[in-house]
Amino acid sequence: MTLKCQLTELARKSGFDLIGFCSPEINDDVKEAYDIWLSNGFAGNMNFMSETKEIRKSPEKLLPGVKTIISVAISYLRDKEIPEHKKGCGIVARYARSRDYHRIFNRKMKDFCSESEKIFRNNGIEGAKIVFSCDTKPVFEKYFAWKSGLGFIGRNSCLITKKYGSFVLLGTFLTTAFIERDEPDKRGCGSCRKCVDLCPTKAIVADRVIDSTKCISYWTIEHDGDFPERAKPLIGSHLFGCDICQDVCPWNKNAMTASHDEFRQRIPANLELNVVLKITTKEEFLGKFAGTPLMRAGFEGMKRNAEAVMGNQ
Ligand code: B12
Ligand code: SF4
Ligand code: SF4
Repeated sequence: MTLKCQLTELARKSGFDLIGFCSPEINDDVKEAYDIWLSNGFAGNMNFMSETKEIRKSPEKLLPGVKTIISVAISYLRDKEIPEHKKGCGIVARYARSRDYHRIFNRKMKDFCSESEKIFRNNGIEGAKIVFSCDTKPVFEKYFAWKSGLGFIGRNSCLITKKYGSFVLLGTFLTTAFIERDEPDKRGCGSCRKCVDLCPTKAIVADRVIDSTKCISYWTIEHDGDFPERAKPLIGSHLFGCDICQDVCPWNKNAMTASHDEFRQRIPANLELNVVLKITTKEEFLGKFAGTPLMRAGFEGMKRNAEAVMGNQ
């Protein structure tokens, strides 16, 4: 069995749904698109996106001698139904209804790393290094996933796979070992523009370009501090994250649902606002939401979101 086949089998055993391999080089137009995105202010107050700019453009800075990027994906779609908003509730994005995916990836990626070191040695590759990232290091995860053949990047800027649609989360390994490359996915959006037309805040400002300062996902998950007045009506009934540009995508119609027990639903699609509003202490908040993606917004952030959604009803 080739090295690539052995690693592919290991990925399956470790619990990844998809795996692909590519070279670490990044096309100039991708670097340029990133610079333009930053200089347009589309990162909002996600300062980490500009602070790590040079490293993101050069995987060599993360792992000297890197020869291969390995992209992996896990499907998290449990329930295909598109939630109707219920009065007194706020909608929680699909990925955020279960355990924090960073924890799920972390464990699987660690296992993959230690097992792959053995595989490298068995294939006569001594001293090969491997590091991993799932949002934890500055890496163009979607770009590499495309280059590794996992899917294509749609107008909504999400990576869309054949089997699971865009309802996948991504992880990236960098290794100094050379592994045979995969071919990028040649599919595309064609003439479809559903996500662009149906994004309620017009946040998809060009093909594959999101202006975060218009995106519900940004305001409810990433934005630090109070909402400026203009942001409150933007979020509508979304308590945490937003799936509209994925739910309307034709490529997601036949997406397979996830079989992973880790993505069992812990939080309902419509979460009662009072559940959040009635919490008075951080300890109480932790008791309810520790280990879920809602911790990213934190106690204050979730209160802010719930108050804004309440104000919009
Ligand atoms: C910052 C960020 C956000 C921001 C900005 C989103 C954005 N699209 O940029 C906000 C907070 C808005 C956000 C929202 C969401 N996010 Co987010 N986010 C990230 C993060 C940390 C960085 C993305 C980034 O670099 N953005 C900067 C822009 C400029 O880069 P880019 O979008 O990758 O675009 C590149 C390509 O388009 C490429 N490009 C240009 N020309 C060409 C040409 C070709 C042919 C190709 C292939 C590429 C290409 O160049 C660009 C870079 O220059 C990644 C994790 C990571 N490290 O990658 C997760 C990530 C993208 N998010 C993820 C998810 C799940 C979401 C949400 C669905 C969550 C939700 N339900 O609310 C939404 C989706 C909103 C949307 N439509 O994008 C997943 C996406 C999985 C997938 N299937 O694509 C990621 C990969 C996290 C993960 N580890 O799984 N996110
Ligand atoms: S996540 Fe929501 S607000 Fe952001 S681009 Fe998609 S549809 Fe628009
Ligand atoms: S909705 Fe249409 S335009 Fe948007 S990502 Fe899906 S196929 Fe592409």
